[in-house]
Amino acid sequence: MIAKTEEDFDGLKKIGKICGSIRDELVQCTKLGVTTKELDVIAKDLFEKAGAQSAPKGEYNFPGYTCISINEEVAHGIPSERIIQEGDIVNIDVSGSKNGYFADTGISFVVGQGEIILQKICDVVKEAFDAGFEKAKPGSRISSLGKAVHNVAEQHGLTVIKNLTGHGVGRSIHEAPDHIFNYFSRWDDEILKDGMVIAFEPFISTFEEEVFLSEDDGWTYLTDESFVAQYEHTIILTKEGPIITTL
Ligand code: M3C
Ligand code: CO
Ligand code: CO
Repeated sequence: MIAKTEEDFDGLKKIGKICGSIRDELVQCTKLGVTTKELDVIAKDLFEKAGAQSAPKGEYNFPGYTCISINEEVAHGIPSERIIQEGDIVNIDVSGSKNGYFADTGISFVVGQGEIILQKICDVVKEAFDAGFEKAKPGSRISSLGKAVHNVAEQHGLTVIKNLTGHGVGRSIHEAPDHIFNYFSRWDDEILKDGMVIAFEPFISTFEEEVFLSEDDGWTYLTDESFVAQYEHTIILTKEGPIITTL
């Protein structure tokens, strides 16, 4: 969407704050021995208390209030009886709506002591987010974000996921612009506009560049042999500077 009115800005900020705080609470509660379903129940309660709705559930009838993905699961992991183990890389992605406004945020992190490469991809994806964020201004080409993300990945001997992307957000969870790629795409010459609301979510990978959909559940995006980290915020682009609603 293009945010124009004070009501738009207030509505986007309100749901951004709710999703950001649910994300932080779930990260805090992610301890050894906890199941992803237990984390999802916490999110369900927090959405209810805030008078907000889960976007995956409300928009797609996803079997969970949040997406929680572990190790080979990259995104859209279904909360389940799976138990969090020492050294797991976990991604928590929280998206929701209130009064018709949406926000989307996610983070990958390592539980306890993990392989060094896992912490590295979590650090690099934040660096990639920051590099793309620098380009997130009205008047910039949308492809400059992906270019920045891919550059950071390559500087660290890593790569990006090419078939998962960021997207527009605001009045629904996924809307125009449809894709913010994690690499430079020459044909992607759309210009970012004043008031445009985007969910910017780089995915950094150890070497594979594509994820595939689980044939078992039809939801979860998986990798074969790589590890992947994601970092996502909802951003309102304005001439006066960007506003991250999900901090
Ligand atoms: N918040 C998710 C979508 C959840 S709806 C099942 C997202 O937009 O960040 C992702 N899109 C692709 C992978 S994660
Ligand atoms: Co998300
Ligand atoms: Co998203």
